[in-house]
Amino acid sequence: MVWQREVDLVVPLWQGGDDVRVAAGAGALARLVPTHAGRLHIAVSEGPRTARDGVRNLDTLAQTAQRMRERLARRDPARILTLGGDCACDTAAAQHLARRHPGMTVYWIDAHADLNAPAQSPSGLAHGMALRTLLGEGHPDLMGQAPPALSPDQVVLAGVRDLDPPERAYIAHSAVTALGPAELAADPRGLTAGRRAGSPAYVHLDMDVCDPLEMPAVSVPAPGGPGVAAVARALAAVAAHHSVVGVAVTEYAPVVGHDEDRLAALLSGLDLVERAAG
Ligand SMILES: [Mn+2]
Repeated sequence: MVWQREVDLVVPLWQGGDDVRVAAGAGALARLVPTHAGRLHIAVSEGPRTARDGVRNLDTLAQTAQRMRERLARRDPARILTLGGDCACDTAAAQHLARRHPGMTVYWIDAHADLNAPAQSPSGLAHGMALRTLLGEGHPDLMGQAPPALSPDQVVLAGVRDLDPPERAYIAHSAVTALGPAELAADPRGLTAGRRAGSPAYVHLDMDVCDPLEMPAVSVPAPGGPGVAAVARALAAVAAHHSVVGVAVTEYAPVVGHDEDRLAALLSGLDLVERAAG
C-alpha cells in the first residue's frame, strides 16, 4: 500500500541551489513514484539570474513560491507530496501543512541544516535557507504574507553533518533537535522520541543525507553519511510512529550515475513505491 495523499506537486525548481541538474529530478521522480492523487506540474520560469538582498535568483524563487501558494490555497489539501527540485521547492507545501496541522513535527532529513538566514548565508543560495524560511526568518519575499506556523521545537534534523558556523550557533541556541548520521543509523526509532504517536508529521527528504558512496546523484554530496538502508529504516520508523501528512523528495540529480535500486529502497521507506518482495 503506497502512502495516500491528496495532491502531488512536481516542482523542477533548481534556482534555490543554482544547479540546473536537479530540475530533471522532479520529472524522474514523477516517473518512478506511482500516484492515486492529482498531480500538479509547477512551471518554473527562467527569470533573471541575479542576486537581491543576498539571495541568488530571488525573483524567480519568490514567483514560484507564490504560484504554489495560490494553487494550494484553492485546493486546500490535507496531505501533499512534493517531488523536487532543490530544498527550496517545498516551502509553500510545508507552510500550508503547518497551518492545516498545528503542532506537526517536521523531520528535516538532510546532510545540511538549511538554516542560514539571508544575511549570514556564505553562498547566497536559498536552498540553504529553506528551513529557516519555514521558521519565519527567511527573506520576506520567500515567506509569503501569513505568519510562520512552525516553531523550532517542532523540528527534528536527522543525518545532519555539513553545517555553516551560523547554523551551528542557531542549533545550539534554539529548540530544534539535531541528530547526526551515527544517531540516525544506530537508533532509527530515536528520531521520534518525545513525539506523540499518531500525531501529524512532515518529512523533508534531501537525498544528500545518504552517503555519496551509495547515492552520488545529488547536487551537494556530503561525505560521512548513513547508508541508504539506514536512511530507509529511519524513514520507515517516522512513518510508523506518525500520521505522515507531507513528504518532499529533493536534490536528486539523475544525470549523475547511480544505482536506481537504491533510490527505490529509499522511496519505499516512505511507502512512495511498493516495497520489494522478499
Ligand atoms: Mn538540503
